[in-house]
Amino acid sequence: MTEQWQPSACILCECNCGIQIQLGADGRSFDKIRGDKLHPTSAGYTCNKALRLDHYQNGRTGRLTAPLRRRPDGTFEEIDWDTAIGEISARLTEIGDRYGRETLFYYGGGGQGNHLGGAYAPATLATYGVRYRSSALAQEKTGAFWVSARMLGTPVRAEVEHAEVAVFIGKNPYQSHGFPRARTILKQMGRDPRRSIVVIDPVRTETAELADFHLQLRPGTDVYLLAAMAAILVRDNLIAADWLAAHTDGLAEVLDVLRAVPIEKYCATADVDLELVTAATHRIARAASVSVLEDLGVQMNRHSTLVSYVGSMLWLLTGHFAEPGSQYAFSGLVPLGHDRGHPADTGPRSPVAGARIVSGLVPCNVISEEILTDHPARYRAMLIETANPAHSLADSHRMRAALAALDLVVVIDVAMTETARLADYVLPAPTQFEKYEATFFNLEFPRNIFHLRHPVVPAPAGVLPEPEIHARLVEAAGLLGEDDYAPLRAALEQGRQAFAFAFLGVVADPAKAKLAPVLLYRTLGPTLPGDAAAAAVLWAAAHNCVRKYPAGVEKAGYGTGFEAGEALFEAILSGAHGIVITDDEHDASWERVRGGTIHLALPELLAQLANLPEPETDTTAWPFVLAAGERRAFTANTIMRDDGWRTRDASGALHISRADADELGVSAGDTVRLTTQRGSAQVRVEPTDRMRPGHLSLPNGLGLTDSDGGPAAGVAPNELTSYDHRDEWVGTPWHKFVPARLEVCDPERDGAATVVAS
Ligand SMILES: Nc1nc2c(c(=O)[nH]1)N[C@H]1C(S)=C(S)[C@@H](COP(=O)(O)OP(=O)(O)OC[C@H]3O[C@@H](n4cnc5c(=O)[nH]c(N)nc54)[C@H](O)[C@@H]3O)O[C@H]1N2
Ligand SMILES: Nc1nc2c(c(=O)[nH]1)N[C@H]1C(S)=C(S)[C@@H](COP(=O)(O)OP(=O)(O)OC[C@H]3O[C@@H](n4cnc5c(=O)[nH]c(N)nc54)[C@H](O)[C@@H]3O)O[C@H]1N2
Ligand code: SF4
Ligand SMILES: [Mo]
Repeated sequence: MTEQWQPSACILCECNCGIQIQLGADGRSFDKIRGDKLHPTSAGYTCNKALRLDHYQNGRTGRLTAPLRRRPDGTFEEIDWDTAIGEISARLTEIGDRYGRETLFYYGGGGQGNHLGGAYAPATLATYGVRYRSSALAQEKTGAFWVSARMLGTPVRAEVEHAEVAVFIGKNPYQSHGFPRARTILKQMGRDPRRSIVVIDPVRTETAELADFHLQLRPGTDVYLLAAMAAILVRDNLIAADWLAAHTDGLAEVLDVLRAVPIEKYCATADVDLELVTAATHRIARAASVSVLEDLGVQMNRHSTLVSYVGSMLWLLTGHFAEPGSQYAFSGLVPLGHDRGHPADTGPRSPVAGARIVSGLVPCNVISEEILTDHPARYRAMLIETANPAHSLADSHRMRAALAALDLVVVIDVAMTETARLADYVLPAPTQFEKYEATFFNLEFPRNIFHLRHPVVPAPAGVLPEPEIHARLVEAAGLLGEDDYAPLRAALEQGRQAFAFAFLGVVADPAKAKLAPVLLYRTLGPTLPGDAAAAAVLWAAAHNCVRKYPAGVEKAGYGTGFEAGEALFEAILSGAHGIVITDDEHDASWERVRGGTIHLALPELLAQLANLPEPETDTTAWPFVLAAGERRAFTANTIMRDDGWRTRDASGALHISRADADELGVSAGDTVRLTTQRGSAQVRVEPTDRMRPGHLSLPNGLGLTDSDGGPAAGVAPNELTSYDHRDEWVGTPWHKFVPARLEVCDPERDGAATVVAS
């Protein structure tokens, strides 16, 4: 038994709270977990989920420990790594040569806790000429990225912790977090009479219960409500006219559209009391600082991109950018959420469906269209890393058909997932506690952080960390080898300055620049203390960070120039509890705004706003709106595969209003049949007065197969969703607005809780 507490982080949401782990006598089990007080942002905080992480590391997860190859009969056989890498490399090359490189597709690159492998993937992509890629961001955040890119030239976040007024639009941070120590901060705000919380959500969430204003709108009507709020700011002369004149252009076009908004009618459409809307809007306008955070409730709902645009008017028209407690543009070790911000009629498109590519990502909802076609440029091979698209993307029926239609599917994962079961090759990685790992989701301000986590337990034989997998895939194609490494290793013996000089010489060749992560991994990597080769790519990232954010890095105490890059890298390597990388002045946000001016008018979106149709009100065929994929106390995407993790709501009940439950004659624990245009499932109901009548909610991440391939608890939400139910601009799915109906089930007659395609 070791008394030692080892620092690491929780991997179940993007916050990655610092934790400390005490191992059991076997040296493997996570006996005790506590919040890490030395972590720079979480400072000892965790939510309920982190404390049971042993279920990820040691639970019934279907853990992979050897590379697998599919046999013709669909079963898998274990193969050795050389065979696996050699065959995958040959197949990728062959498919690329035969059908064109645009037929190779990459998906994933990071979950909620692991992005270090994804930092090496670009070398593999360059090696095989992969041009198209996507990830989960392209089914949630690309609408917001596109809008910010066009208005500001940079993505933005909200500094909730110091805001006088925090506005949450389709976001329930009490459960989903999204900023550090969310529950503590929400409770503090809720208690403080000088501060206010505004929640826009059809559900009376835990966050809404702490709010001063809960605008409990009709599902899917956010665009009307937000347009009314923006219009109230204009009508009541609450806009920050001087600030807008100094920092923005396009105001006149925006005002033209907002002056025509029928405020009362739109509040009625959203079914929220006009006086409450007016009072909340005036509260926002009066505040010295306002933070607005939107998330899946609107980003996966009707008019999603337009809602991101109109929602931003709450902070733009009131002038809350680049000041404490408001919106900011963040620093970071790698760019995240940046896009060129092309207008609607220009910019890159996907090869088959012609869908708009934002932030380099093909919309997730068009991937199946890019495959299930006889178009010559259809994708033929897919490399999937750290993602579970057969479960997490819309329309699982169709995603399975798409994966089956490919000539080659390669999956890199820790577990035999729904997606891995459909692969030709499965490559096993160490868990996030068996290797160096990090995310790039740290977007804090003014002090931004980074946390390189050190391994806590040894990896089993047979697995390889993602950076090693990428290095081998690059080397198998003959693109890099000892001839490339030797001069860099020699330079390294003269010191890092000499190494930097030699490295810059090599990467001056654009073909080699793209292979930089593997060059670093094979040369600098082996010299790093504690077998931290996987951290090698962070050396370049640290120097880039100094170049891009010199003032923030200097204020954080690393000095300037080359020395600062080295100091920052050393701090990253040794800072096992996480470190501050930049300490910005609030003005730094302005330096990140393209041209220093915010462009308020986006013509296509203003035109859409000016011509909003009345929402559909015929509910005869589909009387309910289903939100497919709610975050709850025990959901964590599909990272946690062991159902034993959950101490409550084990099968993920369907939430329904009490009025609807009474009308159907069902009560808690009864089973109903839930049907959508795409599928049907049996599910246990939980009536609650948190829900509006007509609204239903299913949790995300349930309905996984268990480690033997059998069904596990709950309903997989995407058996019920459709790929073509999506945003017209960037293709994000409308999972929070799935038309549905319910029937009372007779379990004897209807059998076990199965899901069937309709
Ligand atoms: N516990 C837990 N936390 C997580 C995750 C997890 O799996 N579990 N996943 C992480 C990930 S990947 C993400 S992206 C975030 C997502 O975090 P959130 O977006 O906060 O999570 P959701 O619960 O999906 O949706 C938020 C809210 O949208 C509301 N909503 C539904 N329909 C509408 C509508 O029509 N209008 C409005 N305004 N609101 C609506 C729901 O009632 C819900 O309260 O959470 C992260 N954190
Ligand atoms: N209907 C509906 N669908 C949704 C949502 C919804 O609200 N409703 N939410 C969506 C959102 S916001 C998101 S972000 C996506 C998330 O969906 P995905 O992007 O598919 O990601 P995860 O479910 O987080 O799965 C991560 C994968 O990484 C694996 N893994 C864990 N650790 C490691 C590791 O160290 N190395 C490797 N290589 N693999 C590892 C896990 O086993 C798992 O297969 O789901 C989306 N799907
Ligand atoms: S799930 Fe909870 S403990 Fe884990 S990172 Fe998110 S907020 Fe922190
Ligand atoms: Mo997400």
